[in-house]
Amino acid sequence: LEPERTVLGSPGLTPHCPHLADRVAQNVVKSHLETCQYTTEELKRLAWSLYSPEEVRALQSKSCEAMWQQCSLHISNAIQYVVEFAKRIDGFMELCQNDQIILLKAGCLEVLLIRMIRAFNPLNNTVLFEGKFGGMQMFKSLGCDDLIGAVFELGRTLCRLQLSDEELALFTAAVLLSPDRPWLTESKKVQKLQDKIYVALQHEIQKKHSAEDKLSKLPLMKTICNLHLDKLEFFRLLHPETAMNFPPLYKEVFN
Ligand code: MHQ
Repeated sequence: LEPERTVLGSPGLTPHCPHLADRVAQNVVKSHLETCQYTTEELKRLAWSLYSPEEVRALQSKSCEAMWQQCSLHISNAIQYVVEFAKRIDGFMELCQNDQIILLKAGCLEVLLIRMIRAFNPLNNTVLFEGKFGGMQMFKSLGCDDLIGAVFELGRTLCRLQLSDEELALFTAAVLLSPDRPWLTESKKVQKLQDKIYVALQHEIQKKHSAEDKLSKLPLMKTICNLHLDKLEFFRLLHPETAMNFPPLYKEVFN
């Protein structure tokens, strides 16, 4: 029986070899940053430029054909970056060409939708489109409100995970290297690549959580320190002689 394959419970492939995980993460994160189309700074800056109601109306009054043309152009442009991302992931180019094409065809839109969170603002439910942010009404003339609604809902849901660029890189790489895509000829090879990425993702998640845990303990520690000082002060008032004979270092630190 195959063990269940989940991110956190992925079968232990070299969990005691952090160097491999770091190397994998480094390569995938670098590949992501080199091919993500917009830097985080650029996106932060752009988040302030919103389409005006008139501009939205202009987009809405476009013909269905023109809007589809426009959108498909942007999507195919974005897909080229995903292809470049895949090519830079160690091991991808060593797969046979048939499998490379199968993985990209099956995964590129999924990766694009995950990448969308970088260009999505969950605060006002807008997405970057041709240099400005706008809501789903922008795409009305496409005549597929259900699809657009689902895309925006996914954006909101994924944004709630607050993924870092590191996690995003590893997540999209794992999606791309899915060994269960139909018609793969060397799915075992793909499986091995995905396993390595899962281990790296696990590491990344642990790093983040332990950092958070440490930080979250700081206020509590501060409270304990202050409480100790209060208690000491009170003790000194009641038993000044005993307090005078406390160890020198203790006195030095707390007096
Ligand atoms: C990328 C950059 C990027 C580029 C294009 C199905 C259909 C005809 C229309 C963005 C869908 C309409 C897309 C352009 C709409 C949901 C599409 C049109 C991340 C993804 C992103 C922002 C695309 C997101 C989805 C958009 C807005 O790096």
